[in-house]
Amino acid sequence: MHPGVLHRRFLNDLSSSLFSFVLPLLPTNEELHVKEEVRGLIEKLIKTIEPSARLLSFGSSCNSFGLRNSDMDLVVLIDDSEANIEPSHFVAMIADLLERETNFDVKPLPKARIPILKLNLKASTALPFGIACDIGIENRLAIENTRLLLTYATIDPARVRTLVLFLKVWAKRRRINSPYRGTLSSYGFTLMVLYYLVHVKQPPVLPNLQRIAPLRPMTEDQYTLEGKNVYFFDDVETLRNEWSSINFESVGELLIDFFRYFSHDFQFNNSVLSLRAGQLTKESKGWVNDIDVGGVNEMARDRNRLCIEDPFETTYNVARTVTKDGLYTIRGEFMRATRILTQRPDRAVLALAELCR
Ligand code: 3AT
Ligand code: MG
Repeated sequence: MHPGVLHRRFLNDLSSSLFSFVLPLLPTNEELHVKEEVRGLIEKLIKTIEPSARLLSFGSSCNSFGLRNSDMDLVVLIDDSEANIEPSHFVAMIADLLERETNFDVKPLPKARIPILKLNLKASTALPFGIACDIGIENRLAIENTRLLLTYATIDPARVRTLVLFLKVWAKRRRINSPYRGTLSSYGFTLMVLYYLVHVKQPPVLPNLQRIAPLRPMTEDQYTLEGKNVYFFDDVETLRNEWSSINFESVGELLIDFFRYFSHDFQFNNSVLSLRAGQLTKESKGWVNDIDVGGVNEMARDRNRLCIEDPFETTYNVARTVTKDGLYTIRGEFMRATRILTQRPDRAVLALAELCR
């Protein structure tokens, strides 16, 4: 058979294998239901301390990139501006309360840069793996970046969700998704995929939501939160009617090209990935590696190995956890993935299994 035909057939096979690979890893309705009940229960308890408090989900439980048994990210928002609550104090109070009133395993971290509370709910029949849950205080930007990711997913769910979910599983299985051990958070990988679909792919698969003008003029305080510009075009109905990508590549093709781009083309040494603004230089952001100084600056030097700008908190490098070794490992994994997928094995399903081994 002609090599072109074989290649086409492999790509079709790869795309349908990706869908079937991801499908059984999605959370069940039962899991979503139990998580929502737990959220409601904790919210009710927190309201006994501060009646104006609300408890909201963010992260993968509600950006449509959630996998089965993933952690639950929660945030307490206090609506009463007179309440005057100090986050570390509040974390300690909630911890005491939950220890008294529930049988969750509670671990407050009031002294962390962002004070949080870690909870673990033990395994049961409804929840064979229990629930791990982080509760933060007043982190309103996280709610907005969750909404941004969800809006991107809604534009082209078949391709966007499949790619992100697969990348997350792959990164977990290949052990490059551990910010505490020098690699990258799920949020970071998700931003990489979106950056690729908005700025790298020509024609783009997704529009740049932060650059589409609002339907009606907005005042500065309507799009400012904690001093940050959090504007993005979020009218899903209009997007559905008016945006249609002229890029018709399949998920399989996009995945291979994603790995290829980050194996060979992206300039990790001097570039910053910005979903908001495209490719930027480390120099223009002041995120340069201080090669000459060692000692105390050794840590600082490792801060900017991989640079991913947060969409709203633009002075913040989401990939600051990635060390020199971590980046080396991540890039090695991109190359390995490219190799496996381009050596064109007969069966895509076997290639995916090998990829995530
Ligand atoms: P998992 O399914 O839990 O692996 P996730 O999508 O929930 O993936 P994370 O747990 O990495 O992703 O992050 C949860 C949310 O927390 C995503 C984002 O709203 C916020 N977040 C995480 N890391 C950062 C960061 N470095 N800067 C700003 N916001 C962040
Ligand atoms: Mg999470």
